[in-house]
Amino acid sequence: MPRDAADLITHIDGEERPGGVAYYCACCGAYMTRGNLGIRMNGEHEHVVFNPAGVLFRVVCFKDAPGAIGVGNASDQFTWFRGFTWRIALCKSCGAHVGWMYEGSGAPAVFFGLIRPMLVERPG
Ligand code: JO2
Repeated sequence: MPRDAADLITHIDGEERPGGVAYYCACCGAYMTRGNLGIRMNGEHEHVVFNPAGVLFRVVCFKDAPGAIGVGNASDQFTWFRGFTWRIALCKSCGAHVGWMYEGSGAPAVFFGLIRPMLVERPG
């Protein structure tokens, strides 16, 4: 069993189907990431959080999201993941705001927190 906070969670969503699941941008359908890149942060894959504007997000964590790109300046303000700065993550294809790219000094050094309703899940 995984022991670390950021261990892979392939035992949750990577093992039932060959190839696992793939996630696509809910706005344009571009490939975003896949289930077997999912990670737990602070023990959980999915986090329910508020931003300073009072908007509630379901945020799911991935060690990479090849379809997303981090833009703008990194900020440590209001970060949901202690020790990590965030920047806005956009869909590379259509520019929709799909979540945030996090950077820290630990392991992982970089991960993506994606807004669950911005992802469409399909068998990969
Ligand atoms: C990431 C946004 C956020 C924060 C935001 C725009 C402006 C500001 C946005 N904690 N960031 C995180 N801001 C998240 C947050 O880890 O609050 O939601 O602070 O000026 O992404 O739209």
